[in-house]
Amino acid sequence: MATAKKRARGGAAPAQTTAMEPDALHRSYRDMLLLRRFEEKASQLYGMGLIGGFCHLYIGQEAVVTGVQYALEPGDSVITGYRCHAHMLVAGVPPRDVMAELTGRAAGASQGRGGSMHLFAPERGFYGGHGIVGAQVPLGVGLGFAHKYRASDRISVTYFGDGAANQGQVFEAFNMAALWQLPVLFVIENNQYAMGTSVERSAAVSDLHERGSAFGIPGGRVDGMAVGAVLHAAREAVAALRAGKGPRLLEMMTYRYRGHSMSDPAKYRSREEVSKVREERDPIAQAREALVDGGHADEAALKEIDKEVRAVVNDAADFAQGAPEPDPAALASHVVAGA
Ligand SMILES: Cc1ncc(C[n+]2csc(CCOP(=O)(O)OP(=O)(O)O)c2C)c(N)n1
Ligand SMILES: [Mg+2]
Repeated sequence: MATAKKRARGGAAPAQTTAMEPDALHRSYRDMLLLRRFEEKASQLYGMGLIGGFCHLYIGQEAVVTGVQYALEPGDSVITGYRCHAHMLVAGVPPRDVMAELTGRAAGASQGRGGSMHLFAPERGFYGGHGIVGAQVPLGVGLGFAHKYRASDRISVTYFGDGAANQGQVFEAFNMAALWQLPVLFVIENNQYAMGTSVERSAAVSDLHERGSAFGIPGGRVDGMAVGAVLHAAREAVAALRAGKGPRLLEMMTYRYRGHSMSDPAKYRSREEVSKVREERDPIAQAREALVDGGHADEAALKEIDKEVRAVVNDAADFAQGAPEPDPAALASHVVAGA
C-alpha cells in the first residue's frame, strides 16, 4: 500500500517567528551546546562500558527542551519518557549529578539507582524519566491536577514522543485534562520515528498536533529545530495555561541524529537523510549563525563558550568516574517508603 503523504524530515512546520533577544540567544547557544557535548561524552563513556543498561541520546532535539524551559518558572513541573538527560540538565541539575547517575555512582541524582532512563529531581520540578512508552502522560496530567487543586498558577509540561502519541492512555489523559481544564502543556517531540518505525507507517493521520481536537485541546505545529520558534510557541501556550484556559498541545517537528538507543543498527533510514537534516536544520548551527549574523558574537566569543562547555562536561565525566559506587549494604534501602 502506498504510504501516506511524505513530509520533509526534521522541521517541516509553518514559517514562524524565530527572533530572540540577544541575551536569550546567547544563553540558548550555550545551553544547547552543553546538552550536545554532555551526551557526546555520555556516548563515549557508554562505549567504554562505564554506563550500563539502556541509554537514549537526545542529540539533534536540543532546541525543543531549551525553548520550552525558557518559558517556565520555578514551581512548574516537567515530566518525560526515557530520553531524559536534556530535560534533567535544563531543569538546572548539575552535570556532575547527572553523569554520576548515568554511571551508577552513589553521588548520582538518584544515588545511582535510576540510571539513564530514570533521572528524577522533583526539588527542581523534574518528575522523570519513565521507561514505559506513554505512561508519563497520565502522570503529567496528575501533576497538572495537583497545581489546580492547590489553586496555584503553576503548570505541568508533559513531553512524549510521536510513537507514544498512539498509546491509548494518552487519549484518556487528554479527556481528563480537558474535562477538568487542567494546566497541562502536552509537548509531542515528533522526531519522526518510534524506534525504527516512521510516523507515516504508524499513524493513520500524521498531523499529531490535531490529536487533541476531539477533546477541544488547541494544538499547533512548531519548527522544533529553531529554538526561537519553540520559545515563542511555548510562551503563548504557557500564558494561556496560567490564565486558566485549559490544556494546550504543541507538536515539535524535530529529529534525532543518533540511533533510538545506543544499540540501534539504524536500517530504517539512510545516512543521507540524517546528514541533510544536520546540514540544513541543526539547532545549534542555526543559533550560532543568528549570533554571528546579528553581530552579537564573534568567533573568539564562540570559542570561549565552547571551551567553557567542554570544561564543564569533562569535569562531570572525571567526577563521575572517580566517584564510588553505592554501598552494597544499602541495596535494599529506598525500595519501600521510609526504608
Ligand atoms: C508500553 C511500551 N511499549 C513498547 C516499549 C518499547 N519501546 C521503547 S521506546 C519505543 C518507541 C517510542 O517512540 P517515541 O514515542 O516516538 O519516542 P522516541 O524514542 O522517538 O523519543 C518503544 C516501542 C515500551 N518501552 N513501552
Ligand atoms: Mg519518536
